[in-house]
Amino acid sequence: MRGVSPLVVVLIGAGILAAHAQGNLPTQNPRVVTTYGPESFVTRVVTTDLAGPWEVAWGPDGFLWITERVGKRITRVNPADGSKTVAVTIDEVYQTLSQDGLLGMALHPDLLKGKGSDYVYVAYTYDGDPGSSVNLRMKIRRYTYEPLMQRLSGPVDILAGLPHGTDHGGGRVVFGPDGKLYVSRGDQGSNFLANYCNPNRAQDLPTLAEVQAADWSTYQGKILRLNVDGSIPRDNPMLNGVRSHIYSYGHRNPQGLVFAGNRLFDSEHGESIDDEVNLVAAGGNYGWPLIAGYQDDQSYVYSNWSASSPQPCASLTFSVFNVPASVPRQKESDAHLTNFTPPVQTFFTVPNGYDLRTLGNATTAPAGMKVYTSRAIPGWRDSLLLATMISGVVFRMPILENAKSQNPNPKTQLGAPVAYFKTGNRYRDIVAAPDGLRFFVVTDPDGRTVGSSGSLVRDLVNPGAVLEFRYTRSGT
Ligand SMILES: [Ca+2]
Ligand SMILES: [Ca+2]
Ligand SMILES: [Ca+2]
Repeated sequence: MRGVSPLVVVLIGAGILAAHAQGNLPTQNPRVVTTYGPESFVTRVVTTDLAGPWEVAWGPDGFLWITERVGKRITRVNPADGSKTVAVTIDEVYQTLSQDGLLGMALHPDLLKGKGSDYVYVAYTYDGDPGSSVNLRMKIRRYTYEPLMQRLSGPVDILAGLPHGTDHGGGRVVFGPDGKLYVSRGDQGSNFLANYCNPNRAQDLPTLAEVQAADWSTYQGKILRLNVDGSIPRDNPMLNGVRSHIYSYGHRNPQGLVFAGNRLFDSEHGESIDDEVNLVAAGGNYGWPLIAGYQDDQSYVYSNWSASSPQPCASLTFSVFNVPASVPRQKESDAHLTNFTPPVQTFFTVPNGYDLRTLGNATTAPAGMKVYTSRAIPGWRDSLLLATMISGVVFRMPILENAKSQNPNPKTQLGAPVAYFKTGNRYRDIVAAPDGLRFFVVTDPDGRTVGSSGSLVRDLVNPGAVLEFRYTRSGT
């Protein structure tokens, strides 16, 4: 355990193991059993009054490039003094809910390198119906940056008409080392809460006719891989004999997406348990909604509300706890998926009988991820950094050597998560400065997080802000 107190890790591991060994159930929510790293940081509020900051990237100009989900703009923030410059406001963005608006952003690797590729790619929701009704869609758009004007202009839509619902929108966009764009898409919250009668389509794959008709309706609960002009790469996986933009499927709400070298990791939200970090491979099936976390039949059974019979779904009241007998249920072990790929980390897997009602969802609400590549902090090189909303921490997970050799054992890909930067906020995304000493976290404007008492609170300390955490010394 590089840079981590072995004692703390052992205590936590032993507590969970003991609960299993004795047949006892956890008596507290696993999110409160967090291992904090020993390193010291000083905290500073860089700026506030951002309208739903969602993506934060370190630009080649030394500014923080931030998408504002609700503000519908891309803002460049000077990390030294917090001053802001709006690079573009996108009036077409349609935003009314918690998971729509201006979402992900990817800076072209050659931005401001004088190679004619001063491009920035964004994902956002818009109204695809020119009439009075609303047809919520997502598109991927390219802008060109004009450094003299400090402005993004020349919009080009590269892929439009992507489905988007009222919940679980995914929306992260990253550049791959292969020069392709990768885009995460949520399952639209189908089969859950207000959308409980909508069939979940995370396992659905398109037909050739749908692809030829540019019908992207199956792009729910997927990770997409596109050429920079929006077309389908010729080496995308064939799934059920059809090549589409789909790179992997069976995802729930992947809000984090990042490359570590050639490895693509995602983070995604579980329903009540089993938030996941996955190593995403071409053609992989990540299980949802048939499997949550590992295929272990623990604390999750797929209930397909839309298939309720004879009582129609619409006549039922949705509940996670009380599923009516008319709703078909299927154990995880009864799912026989060809490319099922278990997660490399969960937050948190709990045994059958874990008391959700009393202890709450065993989740951390993961969002943006970045990879730490610096040697500045001892032991941190090649770690995943994961921003979380409910926990209000950043988890650091060492990427183990096995991950680089494509060892298929998911348990050997990442080291145990260690928490940092706890405040009374919801963290949406994180980026490290190139010096490896400063970390910038963007915070949600509203919602719940773990407060100082350990229970959930709604009064966020620094809503809509950029916080800096500056490394001061090693704790070891
Ligand atoms: Ca309309
Ligand atoms: Ca999964
Ligand atoms: Ca499971």
